[in-house]
Amino acid sequence: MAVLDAFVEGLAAGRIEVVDLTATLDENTPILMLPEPFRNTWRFEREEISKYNEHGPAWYWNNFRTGEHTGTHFDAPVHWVTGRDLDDVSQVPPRRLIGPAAVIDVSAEVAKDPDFLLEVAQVQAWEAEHGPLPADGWLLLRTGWDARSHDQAEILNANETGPHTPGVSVECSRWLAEVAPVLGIGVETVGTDAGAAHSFDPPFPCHSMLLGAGKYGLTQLQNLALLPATGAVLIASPLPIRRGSGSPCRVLALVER
Ligand code: 23J
Ligand code: MN
Repeated sequence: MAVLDAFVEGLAAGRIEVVDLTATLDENTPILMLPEPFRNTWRFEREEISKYNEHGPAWYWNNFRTGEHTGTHFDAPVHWVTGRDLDDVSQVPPRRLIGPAAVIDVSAEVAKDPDFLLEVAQVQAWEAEHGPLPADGWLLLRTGWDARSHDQAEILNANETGPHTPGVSVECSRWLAEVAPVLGIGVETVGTDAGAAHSFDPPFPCHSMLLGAGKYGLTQLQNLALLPATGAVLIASPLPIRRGSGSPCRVLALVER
């Protein structure tokens, strides 16, 4: 059978399930909060244009404003200074917006330590069990943090020493950027870097190294628990904002049942 016919038949028969990995976007969608003196992104805000009323009797629509990095979103290489000469979000080849996903579940470790950092050895242990990371695919970091996505304070988990959220170690960031064949990393937190990554050497290693290597980030994903460790296909669809550093993004996973 032609491959797209088989695909459509699989969808119709329910053998391919579509799992939405996107957080709903509204005025309460949590955002990253950088400390002084840095500026922060806008929340999602909107203004009604008309709602079946004198401003438009048969139609409802809104204007909105938000940041490129608000809610579930895509980080393009140009977001970081290390990737300043690389692709902006409109230049990312569409072919690279669809690819296989590997899911590594570290939620047990994160439950014990919110500052948990993924290390190379743990990814290699995952590979020993599941096979090599997919070429031109995503590594998705399942932390359980999506349970906090409804609440700004819970998702940031900050105290007087700053935010405490899981992420990737410096060494593992370098390995994912330079050695692993992945397109990028997807996380459940508000940024691909750990909450404490401002204090790492270099700071924000995941952003710095992956984006500098022309790779991508996906943040504030949910429903990763519904995905198998291997075999899901991920579709990320950022808006092609010209010269944009990223974009709010619908992220879907196709899962064979
Ligand atoms: C700017 C500065 C630091 C970080 C970020 C943005 C993000 O996490 C982001 O959304 O790209 S850590
Ligand atoms: Mn971002």
